[in-house]
Amino acid sequence: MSSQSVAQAWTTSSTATAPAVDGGRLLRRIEELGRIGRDPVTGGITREGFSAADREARAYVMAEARAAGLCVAVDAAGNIIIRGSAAAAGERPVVLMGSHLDTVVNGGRLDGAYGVIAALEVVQAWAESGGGGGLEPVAVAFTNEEGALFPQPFFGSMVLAGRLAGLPREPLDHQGGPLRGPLALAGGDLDALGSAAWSSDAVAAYLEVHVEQGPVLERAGSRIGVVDGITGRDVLTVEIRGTAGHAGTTPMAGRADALAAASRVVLAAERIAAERGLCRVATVGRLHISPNSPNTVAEAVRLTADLRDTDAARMRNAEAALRDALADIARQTGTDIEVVGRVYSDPVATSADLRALIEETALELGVPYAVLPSGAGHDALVVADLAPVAMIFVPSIGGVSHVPEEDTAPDDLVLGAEVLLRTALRASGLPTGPRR
Ligand code: HGY
Ligand code: MN
Ligand code: MN
Repeated sequence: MSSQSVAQAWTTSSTATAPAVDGGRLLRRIEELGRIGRDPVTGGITREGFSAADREARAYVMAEARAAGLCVAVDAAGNIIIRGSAAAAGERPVVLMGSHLDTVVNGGRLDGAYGVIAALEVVQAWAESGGGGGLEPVAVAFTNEEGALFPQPFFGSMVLAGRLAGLPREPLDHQGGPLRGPLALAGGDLDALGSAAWSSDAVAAYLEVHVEQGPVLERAGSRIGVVDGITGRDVLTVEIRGTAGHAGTTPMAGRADALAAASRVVLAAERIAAERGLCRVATVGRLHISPNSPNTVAEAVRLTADLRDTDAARMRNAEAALRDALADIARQTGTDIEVVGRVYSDPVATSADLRALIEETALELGVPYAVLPSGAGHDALVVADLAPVAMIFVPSIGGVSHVPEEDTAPDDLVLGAEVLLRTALRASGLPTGPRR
């Protein structure tokens, strides 16, 4: 079935009584958003947080929401907040739904973006059916979830959850550029972040629908994933300082080669997970060399080491082992190695009550589902500080993500949004419409 006919089927089969997802509108927005920041050669999407492409994607979503008659606001962290109406704001606790619009470099069109478009669809469908319910549906697009340019992943959700202590006073990008200006261009204000923090009694529940980014659902033949836990994440920014020199005249003995030292750090991180099993995965995905000259011994390297596990004690143990390795490598190579940044999020369990609502919804829709952990980090990890959270996964074709090939079947995208809507309606005490 084409995405249009699939979407059409969903729209016509809905009932007038309860709100229903407009599949055609959902798929159109995903398609249009997926053109922003797209590389014409690789097909990959690059919309680093607070970049011009990110701002273009934000403008698209805000324009779609305003054209739908919804109320759009931007907070001091640049988070986009979308409600049915401004008048209703604050009258009831909120069922918050959302994700992020920023991407990794040369990533996929669904990671984050799908969750924002689905949340927009739920708020719009709810408003079109007359609103109501014990909770107010609110959609959010969090800023800088990936940390692709400014290495503070989950920036927007950390501010909304009031976790300001974890943020540097003057956040800088990987090359030392200040966040202040780009944040202001996104409508934020670095000096007013406190004003964007929500109180825990304002949010009754946070729901995020997301592509699984792994192979589990596809292999199991499940169409919906009910996430029971979200991996913790420990991202260290490491600076390695050596001594630059002429590649041809500097003797090997006595060199303080920052890149040679960095290579040992990369392998030490890999060993911590792959050989020693101290945490589930460890990745050095970014490495910046200066002067990055083919015939100069590297003077300095800045890299990020990303450690993950669903057990907080294991993650702390893995970090301690990496720090020990950094000290050993500094001694062995005559370089100076310092951890200059750390963004840490404990693993979290999702809410059993919200998981039960998702499972009820999958049963009501008669679709196969599976319960599984998330190996990827998500804004829900941070919002869990504020409210009960739950995540709904849809299958990733081939289990790949953070690559141009990232994809999900159109009817699974529509189904995930329908499950998000019905779960939010259940949480709000509203009827969800007929079994399908
Ligand atoms: O890296 C992650 O797990 C997520 O995609 N930000
Ligand atoms: Mn991602
Ligand atoms: Mn994501």
